[in-house]
Amino acid sequence: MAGLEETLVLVKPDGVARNLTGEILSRIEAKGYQLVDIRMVEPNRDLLSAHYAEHEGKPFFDPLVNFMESGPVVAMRIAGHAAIAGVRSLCGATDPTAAAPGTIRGDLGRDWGLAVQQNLIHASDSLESSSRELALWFGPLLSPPRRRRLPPPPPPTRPRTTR
Ligand code: IDP
Ligand code: MG
Repeated sequence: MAGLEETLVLVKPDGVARNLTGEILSRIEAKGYQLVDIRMVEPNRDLLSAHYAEHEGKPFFDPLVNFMESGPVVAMRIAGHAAIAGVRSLCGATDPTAAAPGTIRGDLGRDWGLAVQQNLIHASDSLESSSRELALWFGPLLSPPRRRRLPPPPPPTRPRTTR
């Protein structure tokens, strides 16, 4: 059994603009992962440059940061056993044209002929990235991880007695 993990998911500006936030979260929840925290953010360049530091210097870096800065992003903290690999698998391949049908990018994304792939979702790719990225987007003081308990089952309904 894999360990309990937390991963950062971002619904990118294209996903928010296309009203796909609910659809994306619904796929993650339907798989069985738990939503621990969620917020809508308008990220600035400093946050985005730190988030995408590994891509600095690549030809798509500036278009990527411009795109991510172009509108609100929904950041989510998602928990579950092996959640990091599991959510990546739900996302599908980076290129939405190649992403398999059945995945978020494969079903909902496409090539729009732009310098950056608008592929709806970001998800952390390792334990190291998830702790780094969760600290960037949620901050250790701002939002300590909370474990949600399932609500207790409703009390049994008593059959109505007729007199
Ligand atoms: P990932 O989001 O699947 O982890 P990364 O390689 O980390 O993919 O790239 C970060 C983001 O940069 C991608 O999600 C996509 O939006 C964009 N991107 C990556 N590679 C390219 C490319 O070759 N051309 C245009 N945009 C790209
Ligand atoms: Mg990546």
